[in-house]
Amino acid sequence: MSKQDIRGILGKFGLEAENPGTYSARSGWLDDPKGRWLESYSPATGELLGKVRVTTPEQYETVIEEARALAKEWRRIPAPERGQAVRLMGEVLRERKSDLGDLVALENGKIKQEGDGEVQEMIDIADFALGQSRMLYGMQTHSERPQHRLFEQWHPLGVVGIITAFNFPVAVWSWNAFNSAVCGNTNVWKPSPKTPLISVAVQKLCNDTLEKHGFPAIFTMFTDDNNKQAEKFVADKRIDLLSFTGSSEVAKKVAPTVASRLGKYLIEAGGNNAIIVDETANLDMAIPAIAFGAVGTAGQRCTTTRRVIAHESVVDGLTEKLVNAYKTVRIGDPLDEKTLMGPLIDKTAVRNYEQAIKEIKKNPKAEIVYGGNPIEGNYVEPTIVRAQNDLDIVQRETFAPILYIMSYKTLEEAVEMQNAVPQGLSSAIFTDRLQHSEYYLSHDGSDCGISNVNIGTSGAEIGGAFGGEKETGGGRESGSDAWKQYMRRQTNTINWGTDLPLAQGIKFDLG
Ligand code: UN1
Repeated sequence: MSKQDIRGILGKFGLEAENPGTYSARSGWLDDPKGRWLESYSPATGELLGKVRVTTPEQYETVIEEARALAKEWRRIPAPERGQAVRLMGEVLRERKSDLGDLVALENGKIKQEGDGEVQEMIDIADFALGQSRMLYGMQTHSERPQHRLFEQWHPLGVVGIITAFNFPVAVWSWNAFNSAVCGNTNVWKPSPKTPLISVAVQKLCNDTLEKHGFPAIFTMFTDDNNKQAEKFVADKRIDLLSFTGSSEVAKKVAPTVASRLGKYLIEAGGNNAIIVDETANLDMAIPAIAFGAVGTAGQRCTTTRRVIAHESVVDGLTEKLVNAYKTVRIGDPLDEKTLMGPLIDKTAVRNYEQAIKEIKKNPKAEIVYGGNPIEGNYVEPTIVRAQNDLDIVQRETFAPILYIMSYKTLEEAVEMQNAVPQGLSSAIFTDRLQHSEYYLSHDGSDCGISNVNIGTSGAEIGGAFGGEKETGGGRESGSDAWKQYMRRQTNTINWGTDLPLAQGIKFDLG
């Protein structure tokens, strides 16, 4: 890709060679020549795309304090009107979908189709949150006392902190930020240091759109390069909800830090997602689903298919078909529309891939049947390995396109294998047998937050609750009733009579 093309993509968002990385609710963009630079490199070519200024400790204070001050005003705006701010974001994202999709492909390295798909998730959640802004329902129940009314209502929390990962640099932010905004909170974003330009671009879209229509800066951000300020953010009592997306390893530090201040957190961490293929499965559906799940985003989704658990009668045929399908995967420039797989995000990701391959090669219980080699730069071969579920490497989430295939005899055994990993995000079964799919979805079946039939593990729609169990962290984001996490519940009892009966029939007669 020529320098001019790159400048064209960046220029559409007003991104320059050097950019400020801090946006505060009242003071706007903050820049301080004392701040360090965070450099952003193309995962595909290694060239420098641009720099973003790291937030200074003083600027961090400004961002948090101004977000807190604005939260007191924003919570007074009626929720349906707050929804209008998010509707406007949905509109601008519709207009800018392809431009932002290009930028995601450029800086993150996922293919253009998936970059556009990510922006579509933003648009979808904007629509969802707009509707939700008129449906922040609280329940009412019958009081046990006469002339009493007992109900619940939901109030804004205040300031929501959002830490996102490089792999979904914009969609996951919007799941949190759009729901949170209609719930009446101001939002502080700490994006991944691997995709800083994308976040500056999204921040600019927010500023332009909100300002133009007279809305305040409910979306703000700060930039960190070495996690020092991110750690401060997690520990910061002024952050009423900390939403974290990232690895289980980091989540295990985030959760206790927030818990030690008895704060609220929402965690969406690693997955080790399996597809079970039974003896009745339609392989014409299963093969593309597995290939998209394992190779899509170069294996860097939390929902990536990492394991296939196939019935012993189909495992060999399935493996062969899958190898043939992998041979057709075009690897290359993420912005070329023929490409199906782009590069990994950076050199560290390539090292992790290589390390995993080394471990696989050393293990007599594992055999590489396709791929297993780095190509060049950050590109690697998508890899298929025949393996067993209990191997250390299979139990871990390696953020790379490595797929482990194993076989089973009974469905009970397959489900047990699927569940016998530390993570619990997404899962699927391919079957044409009703008894199998229902067993799989029953309490004895999959233990994951997401469980599908005849659909792969990745590519969830925004309307459902998104998240998982065990080391995935337990949080639920995106659709369904995930909005409740961005609000605090208050139970109210009103006595509209003139007596004062006590609950539980207690008598307390004074004098
Ligand atoms: C993630 O990888 O963190 O279901 C999110 C999916 C996407 C979101 C993935 N809708 O694969």
